[in-house]
Amino acid sequence: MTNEQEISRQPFPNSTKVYIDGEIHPIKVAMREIKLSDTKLSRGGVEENPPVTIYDTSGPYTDPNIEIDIRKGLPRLREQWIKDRNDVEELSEITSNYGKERLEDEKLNHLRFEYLHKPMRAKKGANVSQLHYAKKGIITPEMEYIAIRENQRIELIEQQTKAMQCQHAGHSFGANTPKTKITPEFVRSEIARGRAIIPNNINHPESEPMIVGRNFLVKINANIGNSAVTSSIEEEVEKAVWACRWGADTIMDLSTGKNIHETREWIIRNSPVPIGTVPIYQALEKVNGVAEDLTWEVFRDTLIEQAEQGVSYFTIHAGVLLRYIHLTANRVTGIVSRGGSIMAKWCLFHHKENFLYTHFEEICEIMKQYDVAFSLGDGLRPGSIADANDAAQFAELETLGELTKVAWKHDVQVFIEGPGHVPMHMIKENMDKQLEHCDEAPFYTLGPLTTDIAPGYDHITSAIGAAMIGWYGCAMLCYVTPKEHLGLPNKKDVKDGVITYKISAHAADLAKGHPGAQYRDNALSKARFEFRWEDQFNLSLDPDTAREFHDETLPADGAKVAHFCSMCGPKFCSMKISQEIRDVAEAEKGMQEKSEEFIEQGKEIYI
Ligand code: IRN
Ligand code: FE2
Repeated sequence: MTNEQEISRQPFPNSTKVYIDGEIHPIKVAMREIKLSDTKLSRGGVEENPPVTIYDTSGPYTDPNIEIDIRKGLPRLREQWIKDRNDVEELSEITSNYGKERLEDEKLNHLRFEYLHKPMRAKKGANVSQLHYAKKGIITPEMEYIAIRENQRIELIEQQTKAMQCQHAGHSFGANTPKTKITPEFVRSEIARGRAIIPNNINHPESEPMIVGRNFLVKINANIGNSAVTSSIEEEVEKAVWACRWGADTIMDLSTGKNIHETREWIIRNSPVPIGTVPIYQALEKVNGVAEDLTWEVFRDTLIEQAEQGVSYFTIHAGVLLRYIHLTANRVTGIVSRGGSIMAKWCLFHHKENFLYTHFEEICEIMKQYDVAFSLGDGLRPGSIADANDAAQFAELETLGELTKVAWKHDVQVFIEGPGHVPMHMIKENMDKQLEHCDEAPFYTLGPLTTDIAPGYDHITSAIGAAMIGWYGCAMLCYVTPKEHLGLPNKKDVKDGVITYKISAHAADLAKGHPGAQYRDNALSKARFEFRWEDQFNLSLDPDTAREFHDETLPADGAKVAHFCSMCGPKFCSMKISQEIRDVAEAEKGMQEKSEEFIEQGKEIYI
C-alpha cells in the first residue's frame, strides 16, 4: 500500500492551520490562515496587512502537527459527538452478507485495512439524521461547526475592510460585502426546512461537517474511482486527498472495477470530506454486470454495506420511471446517465416499475439509521445541447419532487441532481423548475456544459454553466475534468477540474453576495496593485501555478518586489503608472493644502 510520502501533505505557502473554538459545543473548527507582508507606503513607513483566513477542505493533511498513518485512517473528529447523543449502537462488523464474505477472504489480506472500523447504527426506532435533530430544535456540534466554518472569521473580514478604506481613502473596496453573520440557529433552521443538508454518515466520524444549501457557500464535488480498465487503490486514495487539498467539498467514489469495497474503505477512512457513491454500480458488479439480474435484495444489501462503511450520500436514480423511458427515444444522445441507463434497461426487460421507486420508503428506513442523504439521481438528464430541457428531463424532475417529500416525511435529508448539457439561455429554467417542483431542496448539477464542441476542454464548457447555475441558486457543483467524454481523469485532471470548479463556485458566491466572499478577492487585488508578488501567489487558488508562471520569465528574487511583470514590462505597467498618478495627485494635494495654508497665513499677515 501507499507509503506516507506519496500522500500530498505539505502545508500551503505562508499558511498555517488555525482552529476556532465553538461557543455552544467544545469543538475546534479548522481553517487556513494566510499571512501577508506589509505594504510599503510611498510617503514612507509601512502598513500592516491583516492575515486572510479561508475555508479549508484539506483536512489534517496540511497540519504538520497531526500524525497521519493512512493504514489507520484520520483522527475520528466526530466520534464522541455521535456517541454523546446516546442514540446509536456499535456493531462488531458490517451486517450485510457481502461485507462479511469479503472480510473472511484471505486472498484480500494485503488490501485489508489495519484499523477495523466497527459500524454504528441507530438504536431500534431511532432516527440519527441531522434533519431529525433540526426539526426537534436541537443545534448539534455539526451545525455549530458549519456556522463557524461558513463565516470564515467575519471579524477579520471587517478588520480588512477597514484597513483598505484607510489605505485608499474615499475608495472602499469592501463596500459590497454584506455582513450578515451565519449563526448555528440559522444552520439549524435551514436544515429543518430542507433547504440545506449536512452529508454526515455516523460511520464517517473522520469527516469535517459541511453544508449544502443555497444560503451558504456554493460547494463542489470531485468524482474519483477506478474503473475496470485502469487505476489502483493507492492512486484513488491519493486522488481523494489531492482533490480535498485543492478545494473539493465532497468526493464521490464511482469505482466500478475490482475491490470496490476495499477501495472505498481506504478512501473513507482517509477522507476529511463526506463521501458519496452510486450504489447501483456496486450492485451491478454483484450480478456480474447483467442489469436485468438486479434485484431489490441485492440493492438493499449494498445500501446497508455502504451505509455501514460510512458513505454520506447515495445517488439513487428513483425517478427513471417506466413510462418516461420512451420520451428519450428521439433524443440525439439517448440516456447518458450510467445509473439511469441501468435502471431503464431493468424496467424495460421486466416491464416493471423501477424498484428504486417502488421500494423508496424502505430505502428511507435504511438511510435514517445512519444519516445517509439522498442525492436523487437525474437518470434522464440531457447529454447534449440538442436534448436540453426536454420532456423526459422535466418529467423525471417532477418525480424527484414527489420523492423529496417522501424522504422529508421520514426526516431523511435530500438533494436533487441536475444536468448535464444545457446552453446558457436554457439554464435558468432548470433552476426555476427545480425550486418549484422540489420545494427548495438543494440542487446539485453536473456542470452543465454550455456547448458540445470542445472535448478536451469540457472543464471550461461546463464551468461556464456551473457559474451561472450557482449564481441562480444551485448549491453544489459536480466538477467535470478536461478528460470528460475521453477517459479516466489522472491527478492533473483532478486538480484542473477542482480549481476550475472553485472558480465557478466562488464567482457565484460573489454574485450572490455571500457574506465574506469578496474578502479574499480584495486582499489579492490589493497585493497585486502593490506589487506584493509573494502575497499574490499565496492568496491564489493555486499558488504553485501562479508562481511558476511568473517565474517562467522573471525567476530572480528581485522580480518578486519589482513593480512590473513580463506581461507589459516596466514602462507599460498600468498598475505602476496608476500608482504614480496617485503619488503625483497626493503630492499635488499636499501642495494645494500648503498653498491654502500659506494664503490663510498671508491673510493674517497682510490684513
Ligand atoms: C451530478 C449531478 N447530476 C449527475 N451528477 C453526478 O454524476 C452524480 O453525482 C454522480 O457522481 C455522477 C454519475 O451519475 P450517473 O451517470 O450514474 O447518473
Ligand atoms: Fe456529457
